[in-house]
Amino acid sequence: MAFEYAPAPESRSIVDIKPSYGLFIDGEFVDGRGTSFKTVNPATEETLAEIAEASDADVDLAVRAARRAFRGWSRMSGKERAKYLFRIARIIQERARELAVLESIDNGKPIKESRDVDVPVVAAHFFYYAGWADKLEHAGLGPDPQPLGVAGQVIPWNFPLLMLAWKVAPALACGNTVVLKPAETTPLTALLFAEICQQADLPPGVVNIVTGAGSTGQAVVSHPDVDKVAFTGSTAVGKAIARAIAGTDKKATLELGGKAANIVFDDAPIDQAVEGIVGGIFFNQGHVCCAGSRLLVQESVADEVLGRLKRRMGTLRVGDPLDKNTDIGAINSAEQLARIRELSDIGEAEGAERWAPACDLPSSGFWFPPTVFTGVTQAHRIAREEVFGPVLSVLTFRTPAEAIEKANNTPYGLSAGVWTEKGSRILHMASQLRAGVVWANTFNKFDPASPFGGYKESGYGREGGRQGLAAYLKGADA
Ligand code: TAP
Repeated sequence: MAFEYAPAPESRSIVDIKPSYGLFIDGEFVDGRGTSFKTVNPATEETLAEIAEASDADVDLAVRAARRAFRGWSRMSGKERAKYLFRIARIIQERARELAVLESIDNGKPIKESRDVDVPVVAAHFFYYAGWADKLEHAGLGPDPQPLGVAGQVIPWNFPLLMLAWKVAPALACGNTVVLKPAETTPLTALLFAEICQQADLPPGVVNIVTGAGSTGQAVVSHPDVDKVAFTGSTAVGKAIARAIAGTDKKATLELGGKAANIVFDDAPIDQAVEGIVGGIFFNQGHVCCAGSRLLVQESVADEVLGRLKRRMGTLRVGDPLDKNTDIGAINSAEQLARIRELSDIGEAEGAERWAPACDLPSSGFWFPPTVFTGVTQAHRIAREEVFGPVLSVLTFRTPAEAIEKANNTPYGLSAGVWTEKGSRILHMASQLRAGVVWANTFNKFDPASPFGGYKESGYGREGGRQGLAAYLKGADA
Protein backbone atom coordinates (compact mmCIF):
# COMPACT_ATOMS: atom_id res chain seq x y z
CA MET A 1 0.00 0.00 0.00
CA ALA A 2 1.34 3.45 -0.90
CA PHE A 3 1.00 6.53 1.30
CA GLU A 4 1.83 10.23 1.08
CA TYR A 5 4.70 11.35 3.21
CA ALA A 6 5.94 14.82 3.96
CA PRO A 7 9.36 15.17 5.58
CA ALA A 8 9.37 16.48 9.14
CA PRO A 9 9.50 20.32 8.79
CA GLU A 10 11.58 20.83 11.96
CA SER A 11 14.46 18.80 10.47
CA ARG A 12 14.42 20.81 7.26
CA SER A 13 14.78 24.03 9.25
CA ILE A 14 18.16 22.83 10.59
CA VAL A 15 19.74 23.29 7.17
CA ASP A 16 19.75 26.23 4.86
CA ILE A 17 19.62 24.92 1.29
CA LYS A 18 20.20 27.71 -1.20
CA PRO A 19 18.29 27.73 -4.49
CA SER A 20 21.52 27.48 -6.47
CA TYR A 21 25.21 26.74 -5.93
CA GLY A 22 28.36 27.69 -7.80
CA LEU A 23 31.74 25.99 -7.80
CA PHE A 24 34.26 26.34 -4.98
CA ILE A 25 37.51 27.50 -6.56
CA ASP A 26 40.43 29.30 -4.90
CA GLY A 27 38.55 29.74 -1.64
CA GLU A 28 35.47 31.37 -3.20
CA PHE A 29 32.13 30.25 -4.58
CA VAL A 30 32.12 31.24 -8.26
CA ASP A 31 29.68 30.87 -11.13
CA GLY A 32 30.48 28.01 -13.45
CA ARG A 33 31.08 28.62 -17.16
CA GLY A 34 29.08 25.54 -18.08
CA THR A 35 25.42 24.65 -17.60
CA SER A 36 23.69 23.50 -14.43
CA PHE A 37 21.79 20.49 -13.14
CA LYS A 38 19.32 19.77 -10.35
CA THR A 39 19.87 17.73 -7.25
CA VAL A 40 16.68 16.10 -5.90
CA ASN A 41 15.53 14.66 -2.61
CA PRO A 42 15.18 10.94 -3.44
CA ALA A 43 12.53 10.52 -0.74
CA THR A 44 10.17 13.08 -2.31
CA GLU A 45 11.54 13.72 -5.81
CA GLU A 46 11.45 17.46 -4.93
CA THR A 47 14.24 19.58 -6.46
CA LEU A 48 16.56 20.75 -3.72
CA ALA A 49 18.86 23.10 -5.64
CA GLU A 50 20.36 24.01 -8.97
CA ILE A 51 24.04 23.03 -9.14
CA ALA A 52 26.73 24.39 -11.47
CA GLU A 53 28.15 21.84 -13.87
CA ALA A 54 31.89 22.49 -14.12
CA SER A 55 33.19 22.69 -17.68
CA ASP A 56 36.73 21.75 -18.73
CA ALA A 57 37.65 25.45 -18.38
CA ASP A 58 36.31 25.52 -14.80
CA VAL A 59 38.26 22.37 -13.94
CA ASP A 60 41.35 24.04 -15.39
CA LEU A 61 40.82 27.08 -13.14
CA ALA A 62 40.45 24.79 -10.13
CA VAL A 63 43.62 22.85 -10.95
CA ARG A 64 45.54 26.11 -11.43
CA ALA A 65 44.29 27.38 -8.06
CA ALA A 66 45.34 24.09 -6.43
CA ARG A 67 48.78 24.34 -8.07
CA ARG A 68 49.30 27.90 -6.79
CA ALA A 69 48.18 26.90 -3.31
CA PHE A 70 50.48 23.88 -3.33
CA ARG A 71 53.60 26.05 -3.01
CA GLY A 72 52.59 27.46 0.35
CA TRP A 73 50.70 24.46 1.69
CA SER A 74 53.45 21.94 0.97
CA ARG A 75 56.10 24.16 2.59
CA MET A 76 54.03 24.85 5.68
CA SER A 77 55.20 22.82 8.68
CA GLY A 78 53.22 19.68 9.44
CA LYS A 79 52.35 21.22 12.82
CA GLU A 80 50.67 24.19 11.09
CA ARG A 81 48.79 21.99 8.61
CA ALA A 82 47.58 19.90 11.53
CA LYS A 83 46.00 22.99 13.10
CA TYR A 84 43.82 23.48 10.03
CA LEU A 85 42.79 19.83 9.96
CA PHE A 86 41.95 19.85 13.68
CA ARG A 87 39.93 23.02 13.13
CA ILE A 88 38.00 21.42 10.27
CA ALA A 89 37.35 18.33 12.43
CA ARG A 90 36.00 20.45 15.27
CA ILE A 91 33.74 22.50 12.97
CA ILE A 92 32.38 19.23 11.54
CA GLN A 93 31.51 18.19 15.10
CA GLU A 94 29.92 21.55 15.83
CA ARG A 95 27.87 21.43 12.63
CA ALA A 96 27.16 17.70 12.87
CA ARG A 97 23.36 17.97 12.98
CA GLU A 98 23.28 20.22 9.94
CA LEU A 99 25.61 17.91 8.00
CA ALA A 100 23.65 14.79 8.98
CA VAL A 101 20.28 16.27 7.98
CA LEU A 102 21.65 17.59 4.69
CA GLU A 103 23.24 14.21 3.90
CA SER A 104 19.96 12.40 4.59
CA ILE A 105 17.96 14.86 2.47
CA ASP A 106 20.30 14.71 -0.54
CA ASN A 107 21.21 11.01 -0.34
CA GLY A 108 18.12 9.35 1.19
CA LYS A 109 19.97 7.55 4.00
CA PRO A 110 18.31 7.24 7.43
CA ILE A 111 19.16 10.06 9.82
CA LYS A 112 20.21 7.61 12.52
CA GLU A 113 22.97 6.41 10.17
CA SER A 114 24.13 9.83 8.96
CA ARG A 115 23.98 11.10 12.58
CA ASP A 116 25.61 8.11 14.31
CA VAL A 117 27.90 6.72 11.59
CA ASP A 118 28.71 8.99 8.63
CA VAL A 119 29.30 12.33 10.34
CA PRO A 120 31.13 11.02 13.45
CA VAL A 121 33.41 8.89 11.26
CA VAL A 122 34.04 11.92 9.00
CA ALA A 123 35.14 14.01 12.01
CA ALA A 124 37.23 11.07 13.29
CA HIS A 125 38.97 10.87 9.94
CA PHE A 126 40.02 14.53 10.06
CA PHE A 127 41.18 14.17 13.68
CA TYR A 128 43.12 11.01 12.79
CA TYR A 129 44.98 12.52 9.82
CA ALA A 130 45.52 15.82 11.65
CA GLY A 131 47.51 13.69 14.09
CA TRP A 132 49.75 12.39 11.30
CA ALA A 133 50.50 15.76 9.67
CA ASP A 134 53.53 16.52 11.88
CA LYS A 135 54.68 12.89 12.21
CA LEU A 136 55.02 11.83 8.58
CA GLU A 137 58.69 10.97 8.93
CA HIS A 138 57.69 8.41 11.58
CA ALA A 139 55.14 6.67 9.36
CA GLY A 140 57.65 4.14 8.06
CA LEU A 141 57.34 5.61 4.57
CA GLY A 142 60.84 7.03 4.21
CA PRO A 143 62.91 9.62 6.12
CA ASP A 144 61.84 12.69 4.12
CA PRO A 145 58.23 12.28 2.98
CA GLN A 146 57.27 14.66 0.17
CA PRO A 147 53.74 15.38 -1.12
CA LEU A 148 52.82 14.57 -4.70
CA GLY A 149 51.25 17.89 -5.70
CA VAL A 150 47.67 18.36 -6.92
CA ALA A 151 45.29 15.47 -6.24
CA GLY A 152 42.25 15.00 -8.51
CA GLN A 153 39.60 13.18 -6.50
CA VAL A 154 36.32 11.72 -7.78
CA ILE A 155 33.79 10.21 -5.39
CA PRO A 156 30.44 8.32 -5.49
CA TRP A 157 27.02 9.07 -4.04
CA ASN A 158 26.62 6.38 -1.40
CA PHE A 159 28.69 8.03 1.37
CA PRO A 160 29.13 11.55 -0.03
CA LEU A 161 30.74 13.23 2.97
CA LEU A 162 32.58 10.15 4.23
CA MET A 163 34.18 9.49 0.83
CA LEU A 164 35.19 13.17 0.76
CA ALA A 165 36.84 12.79 4.18
CA TRP A 166 38.66 9.60 3.10
CA LYS A 167 40.10 11.56 0.18
CA VAL A 168 40.69 15.07 1.51
CA ALA A 169 42.05 14.40 5.03
CA PRO A 170 45.11 12.26 4.12
CA ALA A 171 45.85 14.39 1.02
CA LEU A 172 45.99 17.60 3.06
CA ALA A 173 47.86 16.02 5.96
CA CYS A 174 50.64 15.03 3.53
CA GLY A 175 50.85 18.55 2.05
CA ASN A 176 48.93 18.05 -1.21
CA THR A 177 46.16 20.30 -2.50
CA VAL A 178 42.96 18.90 -4.01
CA VAL A 179 40.33 19.29 -6.70
CA LEU A 180 37.38 17.10 -5.75
CA LYS A 181 34.34 16.16 -7.79
CA PRO A 182 31.36 14.87 -5.80
CA ALA A 183 28.75 12.60 -7.41
CA GLU A 184 26.08 14.30 -9.49
CA THR A 185 23.19 13.16 -7.27
CA THR A 186 24.80 14.14 -3.95
CA PRO A 187 26.75 17.42 -4.18
CA LEU A 188 25.28 19.28 -1.20
CA THR A 189 27.42 18.12 1.72
CA ALA A 190 30.60 18.65 -0.33
CA LEU A 191 29.45 22.25 -0.90
CA LEU A 192 28.74 22.68 2.80
CA PHE A 193 32.22 21.27 3.43
CA ALA A 194 33.56 24.04 1.17
CA GLU A 195 31.87 26.53 3.49
CA ILE A 196 33.54 24.78 6.44
CA CYS A 197 36.93 25.24 4.73
CA GLN A 198 36.20 28.97 4.56
CA GLN A 199 35.13 28.98 8.20
CA ALA A 200 38.39 27.22 9.13
CA ASP A 201 40.37 29.88 7.20
CA LEU A 202 41.97 27.21 5.07
CA PRO A 203 44.27 28.99 2.60
CA PRO A 204 42.49 29.57 -0.77
CA GLY A 205 43.04 26.85 -3.37
CA VAL A 206 44.00 24.08 -0.94
CA VAL A 207 40.55 22.51 -1.41
CA ASN A 208 38.53 23.09 -4.60
CA ILE A 209 35.13 21.49 -5.23
CA VAL A 210 33.94 21.13 -8.82
CA THR A 211 30.43 19.75 -9.18
CA GLY A 212 29.22 18.00 -12.31
CA ALA A 213 28.63 14.66 -13.96
CA GLY A 214 30.98 12.04 -15.41
CA SER A 215 32.48 14.45 -17.97
CA THR A 216 33.62 16.76 -15.14
CA GLY A 217 35.21 13.74 -13.44
CA GLN A 218 36.94 12.90 -16.70
CA ALA A 219 38.29 16.46 -16.98
CA VAL A 220 39.65 16.25 -13.41
CA VAL A 221 41.46 12.93 -13.78
CA SER A 222 42.88 13.66 -17.22
CA HIS A 223 44.04 17.22 -16.51
CA PRO A 224 47.78 17.26 -17.32
CA ASP A 225 48.66 19.20 -14.16
CA VAL A 226 47.01 16.69 -11.80
CA ASP A 227 49.71 14.53 -10.16
CA LYS A 228 47.54 12.04 -8.34
CA VAL A 229 44.15 10.48 -9.06
CA ALA A 230 42.01 9.09 -6.26
CA PHE A 231 38.78 7.49 -7.40
CA THR A 232 35.99 5.66 -5.61
CA GLY A 233 33.15 4.31 -7.69
CA SER A 234 32.17 1.51 -10.02
CA THR A 235 34.63 -0.95 -11.51
CA ALA A 236 33.57 0.06 -15.04
CA VAL A 237 34.44 3.74 -14.49
CA GLY A 238 37.58 2.76 -12.54
CA LYS A 239 38.80 0.82 -15.58
CA ALA A 240 38.01 3.77 -17.87
CA ILE A 241 40.04 6.07 -15.59
CA ALA A 242 42.96 3.61 -15.49
CA ARG A 243 42.93 3.61 -19.30
CA ALA A 244 42.69 7.42 -19.43
CA ILE A 245 45.80 7.92 -17.27
CA ALA A 246 47.80 5.00 -18.67
CA GLY A 247 51.17 6.20 -19.95
CA THR A 248 51.30 9.20 -17.62
CA ASP A 249 53.21 9.39 -14.34
CA LYS A 250 50.05 10.05 -12.32
CA LYS A 251 49.88 7.99 -9.16
CA ALA A 252 46.42 6.39 -8.71
CA THR A 253 44.28 4.69 -6.13
CA LEU A 254 41.07 3.01 -7.24
CA GLU A 255 38.42 1.91 -4.72
CA LEU A 256 35.83 0.01 -6.74
CA GLY A 257 32.91 -2.38 -6.42
CA GLY A 258 32.36 -5.47 -4.29
CA LYS A 259 30.27 -8.61 -3.83
CA ALA A 260 31.19 -9.63 -0.31
CA ALA A 261 30.47 -13.01 1.25
CA ASN A 262 29.13 -12.97 4.80
CA ILE A 263 29.89 -16.52 6.02
CA VAL A 264 27.94 -18.04 8.91
CA PHE A 265 29.23 -21.31 10.44
CA ASP A 266 27.03 -23.64 12.49
CA ASP A 267 28.80 -22.75 15.75
CA ALA A 268 28.11 -19.01 15.36
CA PRO A 269 25.94 -17.18 17.90
CA ILE A 270 22.87 -17.13 15.65
CA ASP A 271 21.08 -14.01 16.95
CA GLN A 272 24.28 -11.99 16.76
CA ALA A 273 24.94 -13.34 13.26
CA VAL A 274 21.41 -12.40 12.12
CA GLU A 275 22.00 -8.83 13.33
CA GLY A 276 25.28 -8.86 11.39
CA ILE A 277 23.57 -10.13 8.25
CA VAL A 278 20.89 -7.41 8.51
CA GLY A 279 23.47 -4.66 9.14
CA GLY A 280 25.72 -6.14 6.45
CA ILE A 281 23.20 -5.79 3.64
CA PHE A 282 20.50 -3.32 4.73
CA PHE A 283 22.76 -0.58 6.17
CA ASN A 284 22.57 2.45 3.84
CA GLN A 285 19.92 0.66 1.68
CA GLY A 286 22.66 -1.73 0.60
CA HIS A 287 24.40 1.10 -1.26
CA VAL A 288 27.68 -0.06 0.23
CA CYS A 289 30.73 -1.24 -1.73
CA CYS A 290 31.60 -3.71 1.04
CA ALA A 291 27.98 -4.83 1.69
CA GLY A 292 27.56 -8.47 2.71
CA SER A 293 25.40 -9.11 -0.34
CA ARG A 294 26.08 -12.87 -0.49
CA LEU A 295 25.12 -14.78 2.63
CA LEU A 296 26.95 -18.12 2.78
CA VAL A 297 25.33 -20.16 5.52
CA GLN A 298 26.32 -23.64 6.67
CA GLU A 299 23.67 -26.12 5.56
CA SER A 300 22.98 -27.50 9.05
CA VAL A 301 21.82 -24.09 10.36
CA ALA A 302 20.45 -22.62 7.13
CA ASP A 303 16.76 -23.08 7.98
CA GLU A 304 17.17 -21.65 11.46
CA VAL A 305 19.17 -18.64 10.24
CA LEU A 306 16.72 -17.92 7.44
CA GLY A 307 13.70 -18.21 9.72
CA ARG A 308 15.16 -15.73 12.20
CA LEU A 309 16.40 -13.46 9.41
CA LYS A 310 12.93 -13.18 7.86
CA ARG A 311 11.37 -12.44 11.25
CA ARG A 312 13.94 -9.70 11.81
CA MET A 313 13.42 -8.28 8.31
CA GLY A 314 9.73 -7.98 9.13
CA THR A 315 10.60 -5.47 11.89
CA LEU A 316 12.66 -3.14 9.66
CA ARG A 317 11.02 0.22 9.04
CA VAL A 318 11.28 1.59 5.52
CA GLY A 319 10.45 5.26 4.91
CA ASP A 320 11.18 8.90 5.80
CA PRO A 321 14.97 9.23 6.05
CA LEU A 322 14.54 12.06 8.57
CA ASP A 323 12.52 9.89 10.99
CA LYS A 324 14.83 8.66 13.75
CA ASN A 325 13.11 5.25 13.75
CA THR A 326 13.70 4.57 10.06
CA ASP A 327 15.97 1.62 9.28
CA ILE A 328 15.89 1.75 5.48
CA GLY A 329 15.65 5.07 3.67
CA ALA A 330 15.21 6.01 0.02
CA ILE A 331 17.12 4.57 -2.92
CA ASN A 332 19.42 7.33 -4.13
CA SER A 333 18.09 7.80 -7.66
CA ALA A 334 15.54 6.60 -10.20
CA GLU A 335 18.41 5.03 -12.20
CA GLN A 336 19.66 3.05 -9.21
CA LEU A 337 16.12 1.91 -8.40
CA ALA A 338 15.69 0.70 -11.98
CA ARG A 339 18.95 -1.26 -11.72
CA ILE A 340 17.89 -2.92 -8.44
CA ARG A 341 14.48 -3.82 -9.90
CA GLU A 342 16.05 -5.19 -13.07
CA LEU A 343 18.56 -7.43 -11.29
CA SER A 344 15.90 -8.62 -8.83
CA ASP A 345 13.55 -9.53 -11.68
CA ILE A 346 16.40 -11.39 -13.37
CA GLY A 347 17.02 -13.26 -10.09
CA GLU A 348 13.42 -14.47 -10.12
CA ALA A 349 13.47 -15.30 -13.83
CA GLU A 350 16.64 -17.35 -13.33
CA GLY A 351 14.86 -19.46 -10.70
CA ALA A 352 15.81 -18.02 -7.31
CA GLU A 353 13.03 -17.56 -4.76
CA ARG A 354 12.30 -13.94 -3.78
CA TRP A 355 10.94 -12.86 -0.40
CA ALA A 356 10.27 -9.45 1.14
CA PRO A 357 8.20 -8.54 4.19
CA ALA A 358 4.93 -6.69 3.65
CA CYS A 359 5.93 -3.02 3.53
CA ASP A 360 4.02 0.24 3.07
CA LEU A 361 6.11 2.30 0.68
CA PRO A 362 5.55 6.05 0.11
CA SER A 363 3.84 6.89 -3.19
CA SER A 364 6.49 9.33 -4.38
CA GLY A 365 10.25 8.97 -4.10
CA PHE A 366 12.43 5.94 -4.80
CA TRP A 367 11.92 2.92 -2.57
CA PHE A 368 12.75 -0.77 -2.47
CA PRO A 369 11.83 -3.18 0.34
CA PRO A 370 14.43 -5.33 2.11
CA THR A 371 14.58 -8.44 -0.04
CA VAL A 372 16.12 -11.89 0.28
CA PHE A 373 16.67 -14.48 -2.45
CA THR A 374 17.01 -18.15 -1.53
CA GLY A 375 17.83 -21.08 -3.78
CA VAL A 376 20.56 -18.95 -5.35
CA THR A 377 23.34 -20.67 -7.29
CA GLN A 378 26.73 -19.27 -8.15
CA ALA A 379 25.66 -18.93 -11.78
CA HIS A 380 22.80 -16.56 -10.99
CA ARG A 381 23.46 -12.93 -11.87
CA ILE A 382 22.29 -11.77 -8.42
CA ALA A 383 25.12 -13.89 -6.97
CA ARG A 384 27.72 -12.44 -9.33
CA GLU A 385 26.84 -8.80 -9.96
CA GLU A 386 26.80 -5.87 -7.58
CA VAL A 387 23.11 -4.98 -6.99
CA PHE A 388 24.01 -2.01 -4.75
CA GLY A 389 20.62 -2.16 -3.06
CA PRO A 390 18.82 -3.89 -0.15
CA VAL A 391 18.93 -7.31 -1.80
CA LEU A 392 20.54 -10.37 -0.20
CA SER A 393 21.42 -13.59 -2.06
CA VAL A 394 21.61 -16.71 0.09
CA LEU A 395 23.84 -19.68 -0.77
CA THR A 396 24.70 -22.65 1.43
CA PHE A 397 27.89 -24.66 2.06
CA ARG A 398 28.90 -27.81 3.96
CA THR A 399 32.63 -27.45 4.68
CA PRO A 400 35.00 -24.51 5.30
CA ALA A 401 36.79 -25.36 2.04
CA GLU A 402 33.51 -25.06 0.13
CA ALA A 403 32.79 -21.72 1.85
CA ILE A 404 36.22 -20.40 0.83
CA GLU A 405 35.80 -21.59 -2.74
CA LYS A 406 32.38 -19.94 -3.07
CA ALA A 407 33.39 -16.73 -1.28
CA ASN A 408 36.38 -16.27 -3.60
CA ASN A 409 34.39 -17.11 -6.72
CA THR A 410 33.89 -13.48 -7.73
CA PRO A 411 35.88 -10.96 -9.74
CA TYR A 412 35.71 -8.65 -6.69
CA GLY A 413 37.70 -8.77 -3.44
CA LEU A 414 36.82 -5.89 -1.16
CA SER A 415 35.49 -7.44 2.05
CA ALA A 416 34.14 -10.56 3.74
CA GLY A 417 32.63 -11.57 7.09
CA VAL A 418 33.07 -14.73 9.15
CA TRP A 419 30.76 -15.78 12.00
CA THR A 420 32.11 -18.58 14.21
CA GLU A 421 33.14 -19.19 17.81
CA LYS A 422 36.43 -20.82 16.80
CA GLY A 423 39.37 -18.40 16.85
CA SER A 424 41.52 -20.75 14.78
CA ARG A 425 38.84 -20.87 12.10
CA ILE A 426 38.71 -17.07 11.95
CA LEU A 427 42.47 -16.93 11.34
CA HIS A 428 42.31 -19.71 8.75
CA MET A 429 39.43 -18.07 6.86
CA ALA A 430 41.08 -14.63 6.99
CA SER A 431 44.22 -16.08 5.41
CA GLN A 432 42.27 -17.81 2.62
CA LEU A 433 39.68 -15.17 1.71
CA ARG A 434 40.86 -12.89 -1.10
CA ALA A 435 39.38 -9.72 0.33
CA GLY A 436 40.96 -6.49 1.56
CA VAL A 437 38.96 -6.51 4.81
CA VAL A 438 37.77 -9.60 6.69
CA TRP A 439 35.44 -8.92 9.63
CA ALA A 440 35.02 -11.57 12.32
CA ASN A 441 31.75 -11.72 14.24
CA THR A 442 30.88 -8.22 13.10
CA PHE A 443 30.34 -6.45 9.77
CA ASN A 444 30.63 -2.95 8.25
CA LYS A 445 32.87 -1.63 11.03
CA PHE A 446 34.98 1.36 10.00
CA ASP A 447 37.81 3.10 11.78
CA PRO A 448 40.15 5.77 10.41
CA ALA A 449 43.15 3.85 11.73
CA SER A 450 42.36 0.78 9.70
CA PRO A 451 43.31 0.55 6.03
CA PHE A 452 40.57 -0.25 3.51
CA GLY A 453 40.85 -1.36 -0.10
CA GLY A 454 40.44 -4.16 -2.57
CA TYR A 455 41.89 -7.18 -4.30
CA LYS A 456 41.20 -8.06 -7.95
CA GLU A 457 38.52 -5.89 -9.62
CA SER A 458 37.80 -4.06 -6.36
CA GLY A 459 40.77 -1.85 -7.15
CA TYR A 460 44.20 -1.01 -5.76
CA GLY A 461 45.77 1.14 -3.09
CA ARG A 462 44.61 1.56 0.48
CA GLU A 463 42.73 4.38 2.19
CA GLY A 464 42.79 4.84 5.95
CA GLY A 465 45.47 4.21 8.51
CA ARG A 466 49.19 4.73 8.10
CA GLN A 467 48.90 2.94 4.75
CA GLY A 468 46.54 5.66 3.50
CA LEU A 469 49.39 8.19 3.71
CA ALA A 470 51.44 6.27 1.15
CA ALA A 471 48.92 7.16 -1.56
CA TYR A 472 49.77 10.85 -1.14
CA LEU A 473 53.57 10.77 -0.76
CA LYS A 474 56.33 10.50 -3.36
CA GLY A 475 57.96 7.11 -3.64
CA ALA A 476 56.01 5.69 -0.71
CA ASP A 477 54.67 2.16 -0.63
CA ALA A 478 52.61 1.09 2.37
P1 TAP B 1 30.31 5.64 -10.67
O1 TAP B 1 29.21 5.67 -11.63
O2 TAP B 1 31.55 4.92 -11.04
O3 TAP B 1 30.64 7.16 -10.32
C1 TAP B 1 31.62 7.52 -9.38
C2 TAP B 1 32.07 8.93 -9.66
O4 TAP B 1 32.76 9.00 -10.90
C3 TAP B 1 30.92 9.92 -9.78
O5 TAP B 1 31.32 11.16 -9.25
C4 TAP B 1 30.74 10.00 -11.28
O6 TAP B 1 30.06 11.15 -11.70
C5 TAP B 1 32.16 9.96 -11.76
N1 TAP B 1 32.37 9.52 -13.13
C6 TAP B 1 31.52 8.86 -13.95
N2 TAP B 1 32.11 8.60 -15.15
C7 TAP B 1 33.38 9.09 -15.06
C8 TAP B 1 34.50 9.12 -15.96
N3 TAP B 1 34.45 8.57 -17.17
N4 TAP B 1 35.66 9.70 -15.55
C9 TAP B 1 35.75 10.23 -14.31
N5 TAP B 1 34.72 10.24 -13.42
C10 TAP B 1 33.55 9.67 -13.79
O7 TAP B 1 29.88 5.01 -9.27
P2 TAP B 1 28.60 5.38 -8.40
O8 TAP B 1 27.42 4.80 -9.06
O9 TAP B 1 28.61 6.82 -8.07
O10 TAP B 1 28.93 4.60 -7.05
C11 TAP B 1 28.65 3.27 -6.87
C12 TAP B 1 29.91 2.44 -7.04
O11 TAP B 1 30.93 2.91 -6.16
C13 TAP B 1 29.69 1.00 -6.66
O12 TAP B 1 30.26 0.15 -7.61
C14 TAP B 1 30.41 0.87 -5.33
O13 TAP B 1 30.83 -0.42 -5.03
C15 TAP B 1 31.54 1.81 -5.50
N6 TAP B 1 32.07 2.23 -4.19
C16 TAP B 1 33.28 1.73 -3.81
C17 TAP B 1 33.79 2.07 -2.58
C18 TAP B 1 35.11 1.52 -2.18
S1 TAP B 1 35.83 2.19 -0.91
N7 TAP B 1 35.68 0.54 -2.82
C19 TAP B 1 33.08 2.93 -1.72
C20 TAP B 1 31.86 3.42 -2.14
C21 TAP B 1 31.37 3.07 -3.40
P3 TAP B 1 28.44 11.11 -11.75
O14 TAP B 1 27.94 10.99 -10.37
O15 TAP B 1 28.04 12.39 -12.32
O16 TAP B 1 28.10 9.94 -12.62
